[in-house]
Amino acid sequence: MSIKIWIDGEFYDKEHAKVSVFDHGLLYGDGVFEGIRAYHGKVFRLRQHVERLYASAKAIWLQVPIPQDEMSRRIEETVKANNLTEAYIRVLVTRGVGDLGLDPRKCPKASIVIIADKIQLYPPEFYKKGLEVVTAATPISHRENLNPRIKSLNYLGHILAKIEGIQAGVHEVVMLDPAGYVAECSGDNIFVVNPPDLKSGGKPVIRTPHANAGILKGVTRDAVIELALKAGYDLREELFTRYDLYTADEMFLTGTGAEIIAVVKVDGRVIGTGQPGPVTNELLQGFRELTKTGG
Ligand code: PXG
Repeated sequence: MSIKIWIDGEFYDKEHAKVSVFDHGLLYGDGVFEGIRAYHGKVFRLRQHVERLYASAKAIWLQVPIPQDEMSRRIEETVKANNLTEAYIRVLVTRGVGDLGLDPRKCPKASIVIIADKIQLYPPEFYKKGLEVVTAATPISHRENLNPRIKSLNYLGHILAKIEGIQAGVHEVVMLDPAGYVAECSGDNIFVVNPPDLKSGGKPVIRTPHANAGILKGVTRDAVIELALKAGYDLREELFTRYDLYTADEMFLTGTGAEIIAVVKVDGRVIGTGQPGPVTNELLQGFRELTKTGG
């Protein structure tokens, strides 16, 4: 059975789910999106995803043609229409159909696409063994160019970084910001666990780049920060460099697709023991619990 895709108020079978070649989402990458998961029939942190979508749209001066509560309902309807309980949901808002020029005012109405499909996970052995990553030469875009907080349809920078990872034979890449600080991966946020220091009261320090430093403020990242604070860790959002990755006791990535996954090698340096560590495993367990309730 073909999946059903919601486009601007109607469901279409996959073969007939089409957008115009004059849509500025296609012509210019002019649009925004979300990647969301449903677990056990419940959409995980739906409100946070919808809020981020509307914030991204606002930042690019794009009016979403329906209110947020209706968007949430349409997303849930699309999951139900496809009889999915475990789903990966993609929501796009494109600038809509215009002419061949850049001017967004020539696109009278934004288009909305909602796709709910099965999820493809990293193979289970990666969660057991952890990932190897390398640093990409391609930096994250400057926050005053295309701010990485905006989840836009312009993913080419991240795709170029991902290609570097593919060439190097690894599954993810670390991207730095234009000043050389650790930013994020091509599709995941980054955390490190460092040994206790003078200010941490004997507890391990969990570091993640600050949300204003030029990264996507991940919904999974937010959930993990909440879990880490609840568990009493010294959680810090701050600038750090690859030195902190190389010398970390543990490193892990967070994202809607990956959930929480350990990194055991960065640029050839073995992280910690070379195995997923106890803090990573504890947070992953907490996260799995959270998904049972929709977060
Ligand atoms: N940073 C970037 C650049 C992302 O694209 C995340 C962090 C994690 O955010 P969430 O909200 O998901 O915790 C993302 C999101 C893919 C794919 O196919 C991954 C994302 C987006 C689109 C596609 O791997 N990750």
